[in-house]
Amino acid sequence: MRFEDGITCTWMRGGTSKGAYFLKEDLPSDPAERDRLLLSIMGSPDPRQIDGIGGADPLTSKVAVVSRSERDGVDVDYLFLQVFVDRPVVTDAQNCGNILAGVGYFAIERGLVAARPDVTPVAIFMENTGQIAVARISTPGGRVSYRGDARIDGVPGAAAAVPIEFKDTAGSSCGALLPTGNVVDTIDGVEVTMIDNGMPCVVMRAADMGISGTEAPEALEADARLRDRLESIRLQCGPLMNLGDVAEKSVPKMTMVSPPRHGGAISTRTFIPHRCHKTIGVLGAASVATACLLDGSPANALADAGAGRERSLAIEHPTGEMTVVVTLDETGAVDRTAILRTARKLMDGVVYPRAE
Ligand code: NQM
Repeated sequence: MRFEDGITCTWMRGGTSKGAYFLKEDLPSDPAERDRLLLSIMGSPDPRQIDGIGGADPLTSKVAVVSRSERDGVDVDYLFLQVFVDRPVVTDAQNCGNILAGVGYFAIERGLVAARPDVTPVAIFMENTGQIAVARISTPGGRVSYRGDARIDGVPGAAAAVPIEFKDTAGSSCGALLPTGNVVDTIDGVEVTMIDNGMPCVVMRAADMGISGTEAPEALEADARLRDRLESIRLQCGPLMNLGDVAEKSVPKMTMVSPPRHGGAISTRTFIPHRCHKTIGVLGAASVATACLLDGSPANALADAGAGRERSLAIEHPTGEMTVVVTLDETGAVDRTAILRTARKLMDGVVYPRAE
């Protein structure tokens, strides 16, 4: 394959993120060669990604690699890759539930899954963490449709709803929901919950980090002392969460929580981990919602976590909220989570890596 002749690529918005979607067979099979190619396609490392298609933000410098699945009951395999903006790093150490929202569409459009007459459920194996998600794609008359009236905060306008359900996400990357075995640990004098219900997250009180939790992301990113404190806690939490040295990884995410302001369950500000998220990640929200349900956790004390076996927890973030529907089992543990996303195909064509 001569990759310099161009690679077939779909550029899509998935939820509140944007990225390049590829068929696995169109990329180099050697991961090191693949990652070099992706850095060049995105234009990394460069804070502006001027020589590539990346959007100069971690949320718009993402890649989905999709292939037909050989697994029973699964339609496609999805590998998520985070292409760092200003460092020559591509990591598969995290999953992404926003980019996931485009995977079902991509699979149908590329002929990996046959569309059904109305809605097509697409079972997606998430290779990063080894779990399955089911996305329901709108296919009226057997053709994909992006048109609809679903709205998600952080994205203007409306589009077809993409409901996504997750099961068995506890311990996705850390081996256990609570990798330290504790609901609360103290790091650098700050009480934190280290939790993984689909995304490794460190959840702590905003007040303990010296902020109100209502600040704009730009203001928080400008606060060098806050960033240093968060990074110190993160680097210590990494090994405790079975993630090893996380200096070059995009996990764990650092979520600072405060009481809800808009009728939701909790308010959040999340570093992912070096930029402050304009919203919150999908699986990040699922993990934070789960932390809200744990008696004795810093988040639990601040949250309005509702009651009953099925709960809708609106996770407030800088530009609105993301509702996580949590289903509890008979012991009160989280069994399933579900969220609503939308996606949009923006460009389909050929992308050219930098000529070497
Ligand atoms: O947590 C950003 C995003 C994400 C990840 C991040 C995500 C998830 O908003 O599932 O969606 O936390 O890096 O796309």
